[in-house]
Amino acid sequence: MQVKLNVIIGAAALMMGGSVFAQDLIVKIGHVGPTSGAIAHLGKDNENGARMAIDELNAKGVMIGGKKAKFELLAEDDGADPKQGTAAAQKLVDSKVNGVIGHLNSGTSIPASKIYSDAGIPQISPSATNPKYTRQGYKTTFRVVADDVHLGGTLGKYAVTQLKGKSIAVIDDRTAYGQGVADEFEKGVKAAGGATVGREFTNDKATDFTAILTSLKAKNPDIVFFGGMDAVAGPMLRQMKQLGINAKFMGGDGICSGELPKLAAGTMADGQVICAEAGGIDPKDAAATKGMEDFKVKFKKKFNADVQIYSPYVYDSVNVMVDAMVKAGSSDPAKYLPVLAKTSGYKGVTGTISFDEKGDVKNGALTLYTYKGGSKDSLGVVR
Ligand code: ABU
Repeated sequence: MQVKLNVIIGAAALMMGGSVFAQDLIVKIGHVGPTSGAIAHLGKDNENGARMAIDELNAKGVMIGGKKAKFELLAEDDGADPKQGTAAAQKLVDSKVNGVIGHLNSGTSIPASKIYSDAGIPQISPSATNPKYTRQGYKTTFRVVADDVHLGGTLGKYAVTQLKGKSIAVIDDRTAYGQGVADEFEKGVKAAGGATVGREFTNDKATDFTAILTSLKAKNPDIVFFGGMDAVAGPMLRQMKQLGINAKFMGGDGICSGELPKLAAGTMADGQVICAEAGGIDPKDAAATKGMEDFKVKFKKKFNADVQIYSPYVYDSVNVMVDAMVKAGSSDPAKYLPVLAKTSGYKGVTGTISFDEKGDVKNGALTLYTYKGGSKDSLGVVR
């Protein structure tokens, strides 16, 4: 009788999933980013980071609570739009995902975080930098990058102390990220003894900046800081050149992509743009540097695309989440969440990941970059 029952269960499992066996554990990992719209290149970069981690985990064979885990990626597009972001979050919750990596933007990650928190589903953002994201009191909310207080403040100080900016103008795109990082930049400028000469704003879909740039040109800026993403920064740089504004151009991680020189259509002078990625590895750490280089090579081979900004952080986020499941012996969010919250000393390709009490990465790094010959050139890591 028992033998007959086992045969029936085995046959059913094979019929249901082909290579899925009755003892396999299906683990659904949600990923959300803008894979359509102006920053689709960044959303796809992030999604590919998740895909790479999941393919490797499945190839390696991971045991969770004595069962072989089979990871499935449920990838959603939020178009960088807050409403689409909450709809994507609800869809993932309804699909009973075990955890979520994302979203890419602060403007989508923050409203979505309530939905995941209400459902008890852990969420790790690899790139949302607005401080509010981890300051809402949710136990399910984590991020693996530094926040805009660190990012904007450091860039503000750099503008005054290193670039010797005397006439600093600020523009933002009125998103949760863009406005927030521009505010922190201004605070950093003032704390370093500098002053700003003007503040203008646009939006994250704008393509014509003639009015605000003309207004700022009258103030003769030596530095223009832009809080927003590369898809807007590129055309802004083109129009600065057309209007004869020869200022340095600064921005946060949102502009610090491999795509920026193409978006600026060859109008960026070498060393003109200074930006910062909200993470990075110590260049003196040879093993970490090699790990990141190996990641970039593997990524290029798999997707025929260069890393834009945050795919390595997505890759690490998936692996940190799965590491917590393995340690907890369960993919049940209620069981692995407390283990995830205690993550300490996890060695990823982006560095060592430990979470503080809010879910923020401890001792987050920043990497300052400029561009030379159309490529990103590191100016160093700061903590
Ligand atoms: N951190 C830059 C891009 C994502 C965001 O925070 O909106």
